[in-house]
Amino acid sequence: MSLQFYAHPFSSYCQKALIALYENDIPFEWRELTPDDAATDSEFTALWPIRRMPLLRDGERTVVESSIIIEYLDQHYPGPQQLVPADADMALEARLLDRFFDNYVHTPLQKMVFDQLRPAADRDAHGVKEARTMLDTAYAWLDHKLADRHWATGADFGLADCSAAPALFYADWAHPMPSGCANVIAYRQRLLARPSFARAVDEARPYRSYFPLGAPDRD
Ligand SMILES: N[C@@H](CCC(=O)N[C@@H](CS)C(=O)NCC(=O)O)C(=O)O
Repeated sequence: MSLQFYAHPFSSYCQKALIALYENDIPFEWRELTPDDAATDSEFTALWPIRRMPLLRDGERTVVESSIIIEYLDQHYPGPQQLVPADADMALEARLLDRFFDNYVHTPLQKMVFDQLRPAADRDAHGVKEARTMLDTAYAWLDHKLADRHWATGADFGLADCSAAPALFYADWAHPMPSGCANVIAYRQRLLARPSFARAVDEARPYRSYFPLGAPDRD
């Protein structure tokens, strides 16, 4: 087996890439990054000193950044579920939505999570308030966008849905979606029902106590 996936099951960005692996049943070896496994951690640091998971190793090739990993898998390990549309304009829409979920949902979510991990004296209340405002704006924009879409870019599941699934899953825990954003709430439920993401959520279930803001008693 040539693919090795350095990741942790509870990590949202790792789940994003994991969905792509599961969508097309691509075989890979887990290299789980845990504080107990110093050897794997050192390998990871040597391969990617930036130390942001996930990382994919394909033989001697190292692929980092979740969006790039998904594009790489789509190009080199194609399966029945194409994740980046062949049509150039549709591909731009997929990448736009991918950037939207990373920059305007995932980033404010991480701001809230990482702030909670800081010593109380070093917390950034203003930054967290800005993150909540960004999430409200992102939910409202997305609600409008999803009015006539089943998946993020339309009828086909793809790259942007891989980004959306963990980002919206954890964002709703950190900053619940308002009831007025019915399209986003329904989309999050569709993502949770997608077998690839349902599997990732199930595999991460044992780690829910790790969620720094406190995991609610629901998916
Ligand atoms: N832009 C990166 C973001 C990856 C990222 O932020 N990963 C988090 C886990 S969800 C991480 O490695 N955090 C470790 C840390 O902050 O030390 C990607 O898309 O892969």
